[in-house]
Amino acid sequence: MSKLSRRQLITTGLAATAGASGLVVAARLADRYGLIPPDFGGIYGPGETLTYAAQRLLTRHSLAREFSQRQISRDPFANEVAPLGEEFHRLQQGAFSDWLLTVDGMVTRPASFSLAELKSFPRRSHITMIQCEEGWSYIGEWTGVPLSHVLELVGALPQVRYVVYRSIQPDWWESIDMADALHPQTLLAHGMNGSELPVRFGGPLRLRLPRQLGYKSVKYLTRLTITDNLKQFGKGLGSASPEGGYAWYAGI
Ligand SMILES: Nc1nc2c(c(=O)[nH]1)N[C@H]1C(S)=C(S)[C@@H](COP(=O)(O)O)O[C@H]1N2
Ligand SMILES: [Mo]
Repeated sequence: MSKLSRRQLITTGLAATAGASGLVVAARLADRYGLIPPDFGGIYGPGETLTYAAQRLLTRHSLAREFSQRQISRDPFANEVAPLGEEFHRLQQGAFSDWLLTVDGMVTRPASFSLAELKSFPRRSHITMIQCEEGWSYIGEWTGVPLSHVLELVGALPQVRYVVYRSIQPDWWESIDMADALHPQTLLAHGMNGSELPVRFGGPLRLRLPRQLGYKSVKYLTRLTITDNLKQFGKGLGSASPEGGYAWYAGI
């Protein structure tokens, strides 16, 4: 799809959703506010762009719905995961005391944090719903460090635009924009329903991002890379999901 038609599409969407008066104004807004997702190409590209642009304009700061303690699902469904591998089992035998979350990229103080360190940081909890693209969902309480806190600790540079996050499972990597990375409900979660995060639910550490579908809440988190450009990661579409036919932006 050419740059021009992409712009026209965004423009139409913006005019419709935000009531912008002129096409030129809307196109300029789209560029300025980074309303073009990394998977804008291909057959679904125009749809992805409209969804993302509209959500970013209208719901940038809104919170995912939080539930009460008694609404927590009694029997939450842990999605099946591929075998976790030798390295994982070695770390598990040591009660994950050697588990590290490495933070690198466009930061002034790259660092690796142990679980103990992450647990010593300020924590917040939320009771939210996790929704799989396959149709099931459950409500749980997640506890963890706000991602924004860690970004502040490492000194993310002002021009950064995305956080790329990876799992000990190499096929699972995702990225989010700074609106979601700095969002107060975006957690590096180490606890669930009042206990340690169980391995089946991504323990010892998963990302918990209640404003997007479940597949963006990557389990067994090992690395964050802060960047201003997603082109150099994988096939350049922003994450593993668009490589497999799913949307990069899975806002709900
Ligand atoms: N590393 C890793 N993260 C993952 C997955 C996975 O298989 N491996 N599955 C994803 C999908 S598709 C969903 S819906 C949620 C499921 O989370 P749950 O196990 O808490 O139900 O985790 C996501 N994170
Ligand atoms: Mo899923």
